[in-house]
Amino acid sequence: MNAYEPMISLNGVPGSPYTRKMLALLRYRRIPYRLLLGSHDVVGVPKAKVNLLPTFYFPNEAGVLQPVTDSTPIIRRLEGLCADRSVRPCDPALALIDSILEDYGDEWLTKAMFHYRWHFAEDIAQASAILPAWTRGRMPDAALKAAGTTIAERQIPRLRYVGSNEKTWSVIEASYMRYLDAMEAHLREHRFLLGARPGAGDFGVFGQLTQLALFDPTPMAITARRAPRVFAWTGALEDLTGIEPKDTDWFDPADLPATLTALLIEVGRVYVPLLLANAKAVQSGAEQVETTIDGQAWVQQPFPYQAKCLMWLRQEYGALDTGARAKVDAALKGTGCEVLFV
Ligand SMILES: N[C@@H](CCC(=O)N[C@@H](CS)C(=O)NCC(=O)O)C(=O)O
Repeated sequence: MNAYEPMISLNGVPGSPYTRKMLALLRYRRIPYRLLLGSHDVVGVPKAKVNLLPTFYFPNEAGVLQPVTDSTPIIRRLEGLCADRSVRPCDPALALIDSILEDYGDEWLTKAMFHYRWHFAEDIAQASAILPAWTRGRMPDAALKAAGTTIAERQIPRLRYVGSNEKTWSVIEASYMRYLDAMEAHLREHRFLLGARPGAGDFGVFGQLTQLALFDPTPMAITARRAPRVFAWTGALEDLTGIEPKDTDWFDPADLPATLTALLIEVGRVYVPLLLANAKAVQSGAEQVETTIDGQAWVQQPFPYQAKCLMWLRQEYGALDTGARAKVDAALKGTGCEVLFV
């Protein structure tokens, strides 16, 4: 008899970076789960308002399963479910830095992921052939091919939401190269972003890297050649069930290594200016975000969700006591991230 009692059910696919983020997190946290591969139409549960992958199903007070999306708050909810093997640093100053890194992975690195997948012919061809086969392979070749074309036709126009266009390609690609170099340098000395145990930020960047480093041919070749440790780290992060984390494994926020500061400088160089310009555009109802990122013109459709990301980071900062705020301010000074909180 199989006595497996999953605590969590979720719906997702291997080609979804946020699904991979959450599966790796559940494994590391040793939370028993059940993955419902693929379909948004899970029998017996109401549909999510916005069909996003992954969709989690949590029981409400009456015990009825409800669909819940958005990986970042779900990670915090899972912290409340069981405290063991937390992915949130106990020091609130370091926890805020973890949130910034998670957001960078989820909201900026995803630009590189989406851009590389849907810009170059070889990547489009591979994604179109394989994405539908993960869940719907049992159909004739012509039908599978047509399903791939449908996915590509749906996703390619979405490049405008992530801001990949003629003006911004080079910014996105140059930023991915710098990120790889900075992460490679960090991994030369450290196991995870914030020390010897993984934080939410590790899972955020990991989710995007499962595609960039391990699936889409163009960024995969770049990553393997340019950043072998990052490539290997991505494979290893998939299953951290064997790590035994200790409280002392986190960095001291007052004494961050230079390699982490270098990563924060990259966040401050590209993601922070976008967050600020996007929030302004959303607030004023502008049709376009028009700003300068890394010295180049950046134009994209405003993204209301990322205005919320900025608000959540500011709320977390606002909830800190003066001592913790001073620690955050000192850690972020000169990285370009400090302007998030002025
Ligand atoms: N912020 C969300 C993003 C989730 C998301 O964008 N999921 C994508 C796939 S990776 C999605 O489901 N897109 C709609 C679709 O493919 O139909 C999270 O963290 O979970």
